[in-house]
Amino acid sequence: MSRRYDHAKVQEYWQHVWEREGVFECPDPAENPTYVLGMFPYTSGSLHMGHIRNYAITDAYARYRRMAGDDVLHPMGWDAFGLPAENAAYERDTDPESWTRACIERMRDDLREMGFGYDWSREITTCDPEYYRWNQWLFTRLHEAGLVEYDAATVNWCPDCETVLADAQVETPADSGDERGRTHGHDHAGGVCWRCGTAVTRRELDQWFFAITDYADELYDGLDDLEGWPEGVRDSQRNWIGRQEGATVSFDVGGANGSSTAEDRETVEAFTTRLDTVYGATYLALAPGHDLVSEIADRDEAVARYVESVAGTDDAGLSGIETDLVATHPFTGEEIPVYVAAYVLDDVGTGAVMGVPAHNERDHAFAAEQDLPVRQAVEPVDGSETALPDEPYTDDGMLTDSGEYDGLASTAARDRLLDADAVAETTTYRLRDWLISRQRYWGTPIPIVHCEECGRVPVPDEDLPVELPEYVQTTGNPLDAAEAWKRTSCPNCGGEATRETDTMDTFVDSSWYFLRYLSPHFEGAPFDQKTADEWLPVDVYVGGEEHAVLHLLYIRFFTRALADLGLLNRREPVDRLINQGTVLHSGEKMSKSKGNAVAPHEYGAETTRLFVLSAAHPAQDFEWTVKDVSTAYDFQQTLYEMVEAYTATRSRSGRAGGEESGPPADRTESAPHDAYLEREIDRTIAAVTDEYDRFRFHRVVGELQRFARLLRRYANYEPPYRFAYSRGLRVLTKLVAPIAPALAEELWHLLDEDGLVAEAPWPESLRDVEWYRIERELVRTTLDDVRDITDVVDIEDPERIEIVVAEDWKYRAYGIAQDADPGDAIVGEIMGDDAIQRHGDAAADYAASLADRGASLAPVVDGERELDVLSQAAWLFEDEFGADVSVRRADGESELARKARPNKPAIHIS
Ligand code: ANZ
Ligand code: ZN
Repeated sequence: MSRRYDHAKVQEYWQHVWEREGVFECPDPAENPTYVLGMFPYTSGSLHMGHIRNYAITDAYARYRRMAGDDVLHPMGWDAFGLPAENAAYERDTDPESWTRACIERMRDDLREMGFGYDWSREITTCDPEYYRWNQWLFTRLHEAGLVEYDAATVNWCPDCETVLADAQVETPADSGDERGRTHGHDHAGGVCWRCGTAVTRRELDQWFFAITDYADELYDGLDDLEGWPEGVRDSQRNWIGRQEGATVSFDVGGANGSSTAEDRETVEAFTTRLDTVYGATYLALAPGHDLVSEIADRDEAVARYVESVAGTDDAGLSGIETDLVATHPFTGEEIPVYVAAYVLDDVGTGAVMGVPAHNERDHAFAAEQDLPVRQAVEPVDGSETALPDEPYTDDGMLTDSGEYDGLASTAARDRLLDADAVAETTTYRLRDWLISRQRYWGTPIPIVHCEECGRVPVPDEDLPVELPEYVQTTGNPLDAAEAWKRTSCPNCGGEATRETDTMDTFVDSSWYFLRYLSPHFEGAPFDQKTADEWLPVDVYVGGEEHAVLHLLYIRFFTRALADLGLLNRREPVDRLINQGTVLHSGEKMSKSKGNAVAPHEYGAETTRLFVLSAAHPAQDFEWTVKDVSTAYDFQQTLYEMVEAYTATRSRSGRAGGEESGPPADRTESAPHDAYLEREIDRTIAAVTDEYDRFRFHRVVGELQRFARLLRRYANYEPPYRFAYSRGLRVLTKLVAPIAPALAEELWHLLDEDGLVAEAPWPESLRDVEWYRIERELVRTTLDDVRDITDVVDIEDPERIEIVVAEDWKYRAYGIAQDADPGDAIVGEIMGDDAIQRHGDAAADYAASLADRGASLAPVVDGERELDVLSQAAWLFEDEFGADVSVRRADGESELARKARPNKPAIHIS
């Protein structure tokens, strides 16, 4: 009777041993650094299946690379600041810190129980003053470098969270949906808070910004080189940065009929991506927030009312109002009306557009609403009809009614028009500066002091960290209520001053945490530059795709800014990025709020881990099913039983006395079929290694299941050859170790190996596996052929299977045909060989068939090897069909000899 695998006990035991032995502590300094990173969790209370999947992926890869000889860093920490902690504290009558610390304890226990191998000596927690002091330090450095701005801004305000939101934290339907034809810019019509879903409003506030737009071009261009990132993420970032190359056109604006004096006239620049349509401009439209509009509103009651009515609304649609001004078209000299229109956005381009109803959907709709003329400037090149004036023609084409530019193609016209005086080439971006201030308590205090005399003064480094005061429950920002904390003296003049009460967006904390792991206890700077330069970029970063823009853009910005501050030599933080897919349950994302969550430990930690890795490619979504979970469970049992049975029989055969009945447990003499197993072991190592390199853990599991089946068949066929079989079991144990680590340790121990499998060297193929692929294919197709024949001739129980390998001259002929260049007279060349020619008609027929197949001749093993390979595989035929099997070389004129071809033996079944 074999013992049952007690997974819970085994897991607990080995987790303890790993920790005791410090297996996951990263050597310092490292010779062969590999940085494997999972996005650190937000401290929300407990681990969910998304976390498990994320961290199972990094853990498997980290374990694999460690066994392969790398010095692996696989750290873990806590994204511990943020509004939910305040909300939770409010609801539970506690404080954010206590609540967060309790969450961390629980989540750390969960991770330990899962057996993930982290270097806990590098654990970081963003709400620790030792961590956030470096947020403040970095803020100060960025401030010195001119990358921090303080501005009055109309900001996104979430009434429920009582804080401002970065543009990237406002979700709009357009963010997820169809990108085409969407307004260029941050059009937050219908936007909701990313956290609570409340409709976002607009407010005017003094705010702190990081000047991420200084890096817009570099962040955009750098995406081309990020070949290890999913295309989808790169596209999202491109779209978010929204670089647009176009032009500004200057319009001279003043009172109608030239009534205004020269001094009153103004130049308004309109940004366009369709300079070729300029002759079709029939009006000029200004955004409600355009500087000129406030001047107009001062004298024009109706305009003032209009501006008022659309302020703060995001659904003003195609409304607009005509002003008392006109613009002079710079090319035609005609006067066109000037409108204020809500569809023109303040913060996009120049806040002014030239309206071209003939060629733009929105302008067309606006013109219809306001009864403005439609004037065509571009026509289809092929002379086909357009639906103008009823529908705009928005494609490129050929210019018409466009003065000296008539007849030019749109692209050429855009080029040529750039030379005109009124035009300047311009690039605009959708990206805005990163609004980092939050009017909330649970975050890093912004290290600034407001002094009446000196203005905004950064807190000197030696006074950092500015620690959070004790939490008090208030409505609004608790820091505003912390009177004693707020009162301070000015670092500059020593006079009375007050502290800044805004805290930093938590995305600041996560913008550089991967650097802190590298030297977590470093004093004097956030990280040690030398170590950071050695380790960066992160080799692989795994996390959810919801971070495609926010977090993953911020870490790229920070890395560049740090490089420019002289704190780093790298400019990109992450080499390879994997976004893990979603775990579904009953077709929906698994989550507590949907009530379809499965707790990570419900089925045993390692079963969960193995299932999650075997279910699909990391990037794919998959459905949680109990059936597949039990497959993962059974697989562990199977492996355990195999090794258990082997070690049990081995100790029996080794026992003195010999009164033991039954067959000997294994052999020490090698037979031909043992060589087959040896080759299979090599092949499996090569295949599995390749799958690990490509993060295809689901395929690893598939390979290992196949391999385990083969080993079992082999062991049952005859007493196994000790060296081959025990090597097979050891290799199996090592290969499964990254994805079922505790089980693997247990097997390793049963196999009487010293040390831990987690620290054992990765197995290597002993023989060339490239050729083996061909040999394996030969066996596979031959097996298939035998199955086909027994099917077709309906032989239930074959007695004899004869496998006849082709004569040598056919391999010669095959070789000549393979080497021939296209167009060679192949038949002639083959028949020119004496050894072949001797075989007369048979040779001529075969040569002709080779000539027909031309360049499609796959590589084959030679006749000698074919005989060996099939002999070594004969046991598989014997085992499957229960027949005697003979493998031999063809000789003479027999029917079988005639049929046999290289790597396509003739088969006779009786
Ligand atoms: C004239 C024109 C003619 C335009 C035409 C387009 C087509 P997309 O649409 O993404 O390419 N635009 C410029 N500034 C704007 C603002 N502040 N608010 C709203 N719309 C603005 O974005 C570029 C186009 O968006 C620009 O090119 C401009 O309209 C509009 F047949 O200029 B176009
Ligand atoms: Zn001062």
